[in-house]
Amino acid sequence: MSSNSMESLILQLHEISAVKFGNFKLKSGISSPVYIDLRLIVSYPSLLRQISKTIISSLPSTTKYDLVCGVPYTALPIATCVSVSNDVPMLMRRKEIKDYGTAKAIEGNFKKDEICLIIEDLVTSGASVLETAVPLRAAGLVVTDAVVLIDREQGGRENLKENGIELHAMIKLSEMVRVLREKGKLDEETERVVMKFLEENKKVAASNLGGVRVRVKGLKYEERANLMKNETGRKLFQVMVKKESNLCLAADVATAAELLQIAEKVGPEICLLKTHVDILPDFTPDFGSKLRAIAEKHNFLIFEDRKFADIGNTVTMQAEGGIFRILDWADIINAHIISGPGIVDGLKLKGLPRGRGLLLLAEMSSAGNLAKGDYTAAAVKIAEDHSDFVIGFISVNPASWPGAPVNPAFIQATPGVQMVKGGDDLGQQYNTPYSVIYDRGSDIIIVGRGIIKAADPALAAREYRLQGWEAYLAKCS
Ligand code: S5P
Repeated sequence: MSSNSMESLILQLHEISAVKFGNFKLKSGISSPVYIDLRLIVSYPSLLRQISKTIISSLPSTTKYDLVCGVPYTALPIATCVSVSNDVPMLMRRKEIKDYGTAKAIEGNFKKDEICLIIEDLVTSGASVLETAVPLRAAGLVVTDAVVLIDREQGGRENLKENGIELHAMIKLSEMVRVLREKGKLDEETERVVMKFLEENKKVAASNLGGVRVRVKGLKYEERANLMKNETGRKLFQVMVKKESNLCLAADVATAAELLQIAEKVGPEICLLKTHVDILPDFTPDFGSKLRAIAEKHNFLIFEDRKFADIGNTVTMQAEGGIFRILDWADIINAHIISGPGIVDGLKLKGLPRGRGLLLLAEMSSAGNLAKGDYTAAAVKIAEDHSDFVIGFISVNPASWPGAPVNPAFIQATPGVQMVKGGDDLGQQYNTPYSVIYDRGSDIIIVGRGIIKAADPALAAREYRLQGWEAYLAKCS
């Protein structure tokens, strides 16, 4: 792209206030001296035409692609114009899919191994480009390059490179600031403040929700195993390292027989298998020992997702007795903290002597749930007070908790995970493995229907394991 056309684009974007300078509070609470909103470009057809022509010319001539795909939603009109003016077919990625595996994630015609260029309007951490790359790759397409209108220069290029995607930027934010200063649109002080912000935030990755947060280099699981007081928690970290897996299967199948079958098939891929024994109509007292034999064979732990919620005295009996005798076979159990810390004391009474570990529900994945703010903070406090027994949390967004990262001895396990963002009809909300582990700061992805409803659950589990592990490695590096 010529410097004249770049300057002209920058001036027009400034003119329509797609880029603004001042003091903006981002979602995360951090103040930013610059704010970019490219949604408005649809109101300026000639600008949109100019953008879609020049965005392609910012690619090196060696970049090959058969198709283009815009990251929903802001980049969709750009991708459409690129497709039409360059006569390149386009694909569309669905942002919401009800049931991964049955509904199509990618709309449009393509052949396996065709190369798809991703088009994006603004890149910060690169997370949203990755969220589009994952289903494209899962559908058999090759993704090697992405092109973006504006690069905020906050780690996106590096994150994408780690995932095998080269980022090409039409405009870098620092160039934009320089041009606007030269053209007298910015005063010297604003230029200084913005450049300082960019410099200081170079190593900061913004979450794909629009907020900016400081990336903390992740400690390795093996280092964290040494911090863990509870022996089952320590073992879980060790299994994760040994199997290179941070995948927990939510084995919500119809019968005990089916559960044992899927445990056998998926066992090699997982570090943890999560059960809901009370949904199994054919439960028999030997279920636990059968499942433990499979767990031993494939080296994974068992987590009964009983979500205890009663007073200490009652949960003691519920965990030990009844038909299910949960403490006989589950390595890990979990509890709500709605009834106060007594619930942890109650479960610990019988659980700790048997070497079991407890996860506290600090957050939930379902829409409109009440586990947030002070409630989440109370869960952290209770965990700290019982760190011999509590091994961590069921969480959704631990990186955004006040005082995050919380004590790295604790494991964060996150449900509501599928290959693409979305939800079901009953309030479940899904995030991708990458966003859960890398952006949201969790350690374990809990995946149910994404695996058990897949045509080949073992293959799907392998894919989730690889994605989860890659995101963990990226977090540590
Ligand atoms: O907040 C939560 C906590 C849990 S443990 N949201 C959840 O979905 N879960 C569990 O994770 C839920 O009970 C189910 O077993 C699993 C999610 O299953 P999926 O099919 O939606 O992946």
